[in-house]
Amino acid sequence: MTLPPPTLPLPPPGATPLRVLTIAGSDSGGGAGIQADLRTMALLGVHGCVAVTAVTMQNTLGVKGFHEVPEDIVVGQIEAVVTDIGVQAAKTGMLASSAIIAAVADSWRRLELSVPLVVDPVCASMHGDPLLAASALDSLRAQLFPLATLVTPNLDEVRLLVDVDVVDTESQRAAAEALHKLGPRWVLVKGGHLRSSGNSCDLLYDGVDFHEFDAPRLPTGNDHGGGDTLAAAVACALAHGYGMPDAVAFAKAWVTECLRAAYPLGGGHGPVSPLFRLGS
Ligand code: PXL
Repeated sequence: MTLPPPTLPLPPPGATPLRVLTIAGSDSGGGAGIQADLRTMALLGVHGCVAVTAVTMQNTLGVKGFHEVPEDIVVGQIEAVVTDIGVQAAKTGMLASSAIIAAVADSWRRLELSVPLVVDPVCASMHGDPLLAASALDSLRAQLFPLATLVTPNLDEVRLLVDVDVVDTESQRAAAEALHKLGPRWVLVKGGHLRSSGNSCDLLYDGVDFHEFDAPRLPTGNDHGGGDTLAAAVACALAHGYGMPDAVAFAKAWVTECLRAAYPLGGGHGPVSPLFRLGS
């Protein structure tokens, strides 16, 4: 599929924009997590709401540690947002523990939320620092995946979730099938550099059809927050009423531009940046 221009319709000044809720962790370095989600939402003209799940202490070199937000406070944030402001889509990022995953899934059912839910199954930072307890993988699979409109694992997360080593198109399809059996409506297996060394190939599956999305792999070491940015952009496009393949095509184009505009920061990996949207 060829990628569309990375824009969504902006609301006129003064008009209430669409709203998207992110249920995710805070990155003190500002590169990933809720900070990345809110940046993408703002620059796409969407009002971002937040349920913070964990506060990480991190910079561009790694995650020094994190503090989990108590489950009732996570749920309280979700309730406060949806009972007043209302949202047209939601996404999850770092959920930290089984207790938080169970509380989020329970509240989603109890509040009878029926808007699209994008689940980015964040397990570790790009440096390999754990962001989810190993014992929480079962909760992710059994409690959250069945509520998800889309799950967006990278290849490391695929290995942890369904024990498939993705090395080529065939194993990428097998991984998508195994993940789809866990209950989400759609699965996006983010392929990294499969098939052709020059391309990043993602595979979308709904239990029937496979859709492939290729984009040039950009040679940047500054790619912190790329997964969060992709999932946030999908959620924004779904809030606008896009069908899933179009929402993913849009988000892939968006993250490609954000990678092109990524900037160096600190001594490690800088963040992808949607600031290109401000013009220069
Ligand atoms: O990019 C995944 C991610 C999500 N959320 C938080 C993170 C990271 C990666 O470091 O820190 C809070």
